[in-house]
Amino acid sequence: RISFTEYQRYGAIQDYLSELAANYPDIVSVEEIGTSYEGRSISMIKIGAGSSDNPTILVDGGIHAREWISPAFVTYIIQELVENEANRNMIENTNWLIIPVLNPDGYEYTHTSARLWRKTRSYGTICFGVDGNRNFDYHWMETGASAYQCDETYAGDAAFSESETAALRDLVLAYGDQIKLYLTFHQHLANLKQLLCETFYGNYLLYPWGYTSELPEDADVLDALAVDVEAAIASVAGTRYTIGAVDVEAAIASVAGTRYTIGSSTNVLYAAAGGSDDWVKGVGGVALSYTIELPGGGIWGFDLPAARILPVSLETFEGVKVYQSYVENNF
Ligand code: 0X9
Ligand code: ZN
Repeated sequence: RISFTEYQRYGAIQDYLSELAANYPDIVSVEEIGTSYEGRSISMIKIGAGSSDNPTILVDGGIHAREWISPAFVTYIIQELVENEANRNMIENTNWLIIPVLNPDGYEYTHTSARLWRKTRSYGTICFGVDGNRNFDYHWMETGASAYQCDETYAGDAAFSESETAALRDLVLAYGDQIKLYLTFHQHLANLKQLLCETFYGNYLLYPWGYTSELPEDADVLDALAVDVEAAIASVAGTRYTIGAVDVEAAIASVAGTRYTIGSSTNVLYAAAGGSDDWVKGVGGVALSYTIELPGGGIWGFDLPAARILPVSLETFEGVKVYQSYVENNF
C-alpha cells in the first residue's frame, strides 16, 4: 500500500512496486530498464491480465525532477490498474509498461538538497545535470535547448548522453510496434504569456511536434483524441467540502472541472527539440504520443499541496480511461 496524501520518496515507490509484484504475480512484473547516473534502478512495472499480444500503453513520469505531481499521479495509475477491480477491463484488453520515476537521482535530489532541481545529476565539467527532455535524438539541439551545461535546458554533449533517456529509448526499440500509445507526465510552470493571459499554471495535453511548428500528418487524430480526454477530465465535478456554510460549499463545488489546453507543443507552449514525445513518435514509431502537463501550484509552481494529489489524480484518471478505451477499440 502507498499513500497519496504525501509526496513519496523514490524508495517508497520502489517498495510499492515490489509489493505489487509479490502480491499480484499473475498480472504484474517489475523490471529494471536501466540504471541512473548515481546507480539507482530505473524501474518499470508491466501490467496485463490478458493476451501478451494486446496493444500496449507506455507511461512515464518524473523525467523532470521537481515536477512532483508526475511520479505521484503515475503511481496512482499503477494502483488503480492493479488494485482496483473496477478497472479490470483496462488491463484485460491492453498491456501497460509504466515507469513512475525516470530520473530517480534528480527526484531524490529535490527531496534532499534542492527542491527546484529539474535535470539529471550527471556531472559535466562545470555544472551538473542534463535536461532529459532535450536529450532525445530527434532533431536534437535544433531549437529551445541549450548547449551550456549550467542551463536548465542543457541538452547534453550528445543525444542520449544520459543513461535515463537511453533506457527509455532501448525499451521503446525493444517493444517495437506493440506500443500504441505513449503518455509522459510533466507539470508546468507559468511563463509570461500565460501570466498575461491570467492562466497562472498551464494544464496542457501536448502532441508533437516540439521541434517545429509544422503539424504531424495525423494531427487530426491526435487532436480529436485529446479533445475527448480533455472533456472527460473537465467533466469531473469541482471539489466538495463538508462544511456548515452551505452557500460557500455550493460555490466551491460548482466550479467547473479542470480544463486543459490542447495542441502541438510548439504551437501552444514553445518550441523545444529533443523531447521524449517527439522521439517516441518520430523514431520509435508510436503514432499516439502525448506530453501531459499536470496542474502546478504553490509559490514556485511545482509545490502543488499534497492535499491536491488525490483530486488531481481522480480527475486525470478519467482521461487515462479515455486513452485506454481508444487503444482497446482501435488496435
Ligand atoms: O519543456 C518541457 O520539456 C516540457 N514542459 S515542462 O514545463 N514540464 O518542462 C514540455 C515538453 C513538450 N514537448 C516537446 N517540446 N517535445
Ligand atoms: Zn517537465
